[in-house]
Amino acid sequence: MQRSIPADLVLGAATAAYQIEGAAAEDGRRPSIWDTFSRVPGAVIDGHTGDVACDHYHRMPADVALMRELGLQTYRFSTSWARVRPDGGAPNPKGIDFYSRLVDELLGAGIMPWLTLYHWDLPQALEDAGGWTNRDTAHRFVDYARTVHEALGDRVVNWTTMNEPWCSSFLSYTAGAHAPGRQSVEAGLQAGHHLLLAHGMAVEALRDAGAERVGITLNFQPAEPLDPTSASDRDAARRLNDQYNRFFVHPIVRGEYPESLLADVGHLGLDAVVQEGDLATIAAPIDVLGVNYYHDDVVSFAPPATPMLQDAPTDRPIRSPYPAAEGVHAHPRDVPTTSMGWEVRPEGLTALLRQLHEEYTGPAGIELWVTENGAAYDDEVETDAATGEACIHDTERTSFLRAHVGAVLDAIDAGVPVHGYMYWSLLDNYEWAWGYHKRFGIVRVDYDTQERTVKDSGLELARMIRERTL
Ligand code: GBH
Repeated sequence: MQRSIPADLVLGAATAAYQIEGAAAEDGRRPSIWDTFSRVPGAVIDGHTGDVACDHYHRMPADVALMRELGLQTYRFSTSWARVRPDGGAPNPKGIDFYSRLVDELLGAGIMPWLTLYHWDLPQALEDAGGWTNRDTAHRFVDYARTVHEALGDRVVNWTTMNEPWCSSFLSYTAGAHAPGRQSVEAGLQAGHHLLLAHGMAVEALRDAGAERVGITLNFQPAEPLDPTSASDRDAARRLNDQYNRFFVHPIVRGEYPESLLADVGHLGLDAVVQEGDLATIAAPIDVLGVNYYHDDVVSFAPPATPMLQDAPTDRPIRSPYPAAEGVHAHPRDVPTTSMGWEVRPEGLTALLRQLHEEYTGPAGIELWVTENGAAYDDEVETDAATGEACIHDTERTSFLRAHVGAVLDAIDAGVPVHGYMYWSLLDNYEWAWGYHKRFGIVRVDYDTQERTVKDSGLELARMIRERTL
């Protein structure tokens, strides 16, 4: 049965600065925590770094031309703090100029820029001063937000403060799986709160400067109890949902941390960093909530099953990112998985959008946008017999894309106004601790030649945008 895609559902694709740009030491850019962390022995598979990545810094006009060919309606990218204000210090005109040119290219191609200020690449100099465990970093973030807005505010409408602060705090300062690789429960909680504070202060600063639409992107991975009649399984799901799915959205929309979350982790270091007035700042009204969804989970406290955080590609020991929920385990279901080992669960996206709309965004009048959703597979490059050209028949990714756009349509049919869907990612790119081993792109990147090849999934996204059907 063919479904139509509403004319006002905006379709596009996403990337992030460190994952695609390369040019790590050019035009005044200084190291970020990922330049440092990627060089820690064992932190990233094969010691891969973002030094070159997709060389997008040098190939930007051609990459935008490719987006135009695909007909993307929007392109979500992030600006690099380490380029714009190297070392967290004075603005760097050359770094700013790159993003100014990018925005001009996008507008010239009829593509709406969707700008994210922080996608995990903190200047190393700021980490040396304590990073996100230091409250002062939130103030430095506001300086940086102001600089970017001064340069691009005349042309960019959509402003996202940060991408997935859960990853920048618990995965980075408690689990140690991401930069800066610290492993402390207290540090993760401090980082989480300071990221929220930075977000709230930046929302105020962006509004004062005249920004039109302001928001944040959060990652969600909803947990269901294995046995809904078991109090222990319900408790496992509740703890995980509090720490993963509510830690950020709840204070942003409601101006308070959930009571049950505070009971679990308040005494572990959270209560100590919350100052008077912080929660009011954090709850500065936003226009947009960006939702990143990859999969949901069924959980319990009982092994045998997989401990949470399969996100540990190397032998380097990783700690649990879930203080007071360390014993929670995920139970695999009988569904296909991607090459990340993540379950393919489009129905989980529909359920999540419905729940967010009911509990948070609907009552607060906040727009819902899916700002990331995608899948890694081990693609094979083939040669088209007729044309002799390279082609990638990524049937699994293509059906993943179709199923998840379908899940968004299901949510819309159920009365949830979803405004957009952005596939992760436009290009194969640097998948953090997995280096270049995982490919999420609808466009293949050959890392030897930097050649781009549109995969079947990319052709399918282009077709959906053109024909507005699924
Ligand atoms: C996003 O993060 C990022 O924004 C993007 O940069 C990245 O390339 C993309 O997704 C693909 O990975 O249940 O404890 O095992 C994804 C966030 C967070 C998803 C950790 C998997 C596993 C947590 N990830 N999560 S656990």
